[in-house]
Amino acid sequence: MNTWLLQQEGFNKTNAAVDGSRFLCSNGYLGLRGMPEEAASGLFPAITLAGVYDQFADRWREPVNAPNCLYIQASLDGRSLSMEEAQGHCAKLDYRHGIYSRETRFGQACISSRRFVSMASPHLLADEYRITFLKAGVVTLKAGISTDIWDINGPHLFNFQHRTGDVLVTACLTGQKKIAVAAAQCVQTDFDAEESQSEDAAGVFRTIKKTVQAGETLTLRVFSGVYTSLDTSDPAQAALVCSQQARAAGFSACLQAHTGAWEEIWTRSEIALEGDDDAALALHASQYHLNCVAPRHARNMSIPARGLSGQTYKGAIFWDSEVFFFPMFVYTQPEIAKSLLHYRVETLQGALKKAAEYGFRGAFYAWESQEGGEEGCTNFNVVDVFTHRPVRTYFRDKQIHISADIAYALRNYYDITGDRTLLKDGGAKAILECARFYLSRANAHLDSDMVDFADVIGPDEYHERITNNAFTNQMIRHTLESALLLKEIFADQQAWFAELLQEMDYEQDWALLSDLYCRIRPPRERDGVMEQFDGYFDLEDCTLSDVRGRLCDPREYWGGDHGVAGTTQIIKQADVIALMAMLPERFTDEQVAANWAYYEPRTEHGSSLSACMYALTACRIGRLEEAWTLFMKTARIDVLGGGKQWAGEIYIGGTHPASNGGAWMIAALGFAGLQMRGGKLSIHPRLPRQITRLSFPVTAAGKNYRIEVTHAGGTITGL
Ligand code: IFM
Repeated sequence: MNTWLLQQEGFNKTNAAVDGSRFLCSNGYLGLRGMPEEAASGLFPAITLAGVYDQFADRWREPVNAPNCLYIQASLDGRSLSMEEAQGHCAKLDYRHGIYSRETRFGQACISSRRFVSMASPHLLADEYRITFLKAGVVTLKAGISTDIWDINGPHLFNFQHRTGDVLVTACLTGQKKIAVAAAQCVQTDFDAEESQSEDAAGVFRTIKKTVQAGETLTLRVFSGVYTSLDTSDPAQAALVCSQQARAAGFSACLQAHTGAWEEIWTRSEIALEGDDDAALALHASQYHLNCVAPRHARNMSIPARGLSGQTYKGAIFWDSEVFFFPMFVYTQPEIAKSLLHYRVETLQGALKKAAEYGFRGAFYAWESQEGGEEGCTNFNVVDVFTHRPVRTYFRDKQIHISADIAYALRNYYDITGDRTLLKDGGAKAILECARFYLSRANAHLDSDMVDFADVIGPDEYHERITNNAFTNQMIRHTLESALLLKEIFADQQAWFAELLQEMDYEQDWALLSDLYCRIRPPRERDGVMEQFDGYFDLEDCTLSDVRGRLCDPREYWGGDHGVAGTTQIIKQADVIALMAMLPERFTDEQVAANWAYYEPRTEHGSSLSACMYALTACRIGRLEEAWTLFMKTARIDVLGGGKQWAGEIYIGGTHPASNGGAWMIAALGFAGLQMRGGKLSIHPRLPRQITRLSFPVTAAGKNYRIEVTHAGGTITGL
């Protein structure tokens, strides 16, 4: 079995949304959905641009899709070869080198192509398209830049200007911020043919016409460049040059540079898993999907919750970045982990503004962060399937753990890399501002020493506006502790640190940090089980199938005021268990075991962020069969096209980078038991029986290591 290959026979239009994500090619600058070249908007083709957002009318702000510059439509004797008429189809994605290929048989011809989004040159896309004729006739190939693209809340592109010539160019502007977006396309053919060019509302195209014989094959190589005015002052010219230069270099040379770049990524990050080929494939798929959306072209960008597989979740950055994507990067490619956090450092202004908007001081980061830290989360984030009315949700205003999650990753970055530069360049300030937010958000009582955090939402989003969420409270304590620790980290730079506090007008707040740390109300416990929030144990204790049985519509939202889960102990995703996975040293094995046994049967795993937290903690307490099942669920999500597609009436499909990162975490931190504590790297292997060997590279404190784990034990070898 080839554990690097996703292969699918047949084409089913109704699966196009899911398949476009499963077969995604991306390089962090843009994501190209895995649909055939001729796909029109009904098949959801998209080239999603990282970090470029737009709002159309009063719809949700979302990332912008570029014009489709790999569009090709073949016709034979005037009849289009469309997917509806295909007699056979096979799509493949080579996870090792990020190459999508397809082979489609029609009655009269067969199309095969392979294409990639260059990992070596972020603005370049290239496609090698072959068509073989089974009977003689006149073929036309319409190749160009199509403006018929998929948008969820669009349109976003206006003022189109097309240019014909050797290189076709489309330049346009986004509606809201007038960001210029340009795509260019040139081709190389191995045959002579008549060519004409045209432009209309659907785009700019060249039409190649030729009389062909049965058995003849034509090859068209397409080179496309995409730029925006966020990259350069003349994106149209840059896109044109990019495509021309690629054509001059040739398809093979471009492909070689691209595959070489992927090889380097695998040298630094591949987990080789032996013993179960399905698991090895799933792990490769997970690592592929997370690696391919990493912002390698930037130093201050993060990764949206659905990667670059489309506009779902508004292309926003969630806590997924710091808690689920960050670990693989910090241990394999720390410069990417640093970029994710630089994004937070540079969007601190947005977080200060959001806190002030709610009447608080300090940094309250956006729940769904877009460029500049702008909050993309609306007050009505779900649409009710019965009334079709937007439902008031409180993710934006009450999910205050987001700031603590960011502080947590900033501290982890320092603990794992030993690199203080990020803290010095604004990271320390961000942690201090997060801590200040919690000082101002805390609820003190005149008649008690204890402090509560009331009216919050924890990771389990089905229970809104609760008090003393165990996860939130403990993560806040961790933030306060991290803020206090900064003084030790910068013990040799006391003057700099004192100046920072002074500049931030922080002296009075500093004095309050340890006070709040001691006064946060600890969670209630029953039989060793931590109560998820005040009053949780008093809710109806029923089973998942009871709750599922109460649904009147499969798309119904389980949370909010009328949701079926809200009045019960059924939770959406790991909450207390997420805390135990993230801060393992704070809990004993007995505590983890008791909480796991209580919460797992009560968890819907309705979020792709859930299973990996249960798997990680299952490894620790020796529930290896369950860890294995949860690992496979996590790692296979984008192989199978799993995960929820709808929240109420809102489409939430796409790839699942949090699960992809979760799969790395389970393998490395769970099965191998990797950890870096007190500057010391260690492993504690606990392989499930299905795995015979794990081998992977790790970087910690600036040094490179190889970890090898079998049932006989494990080794860490310095490289
Ligand atoms: O961040 C998550 C959240 O925890 C659950 N809903 C989806 C978000 C994006 O993945």
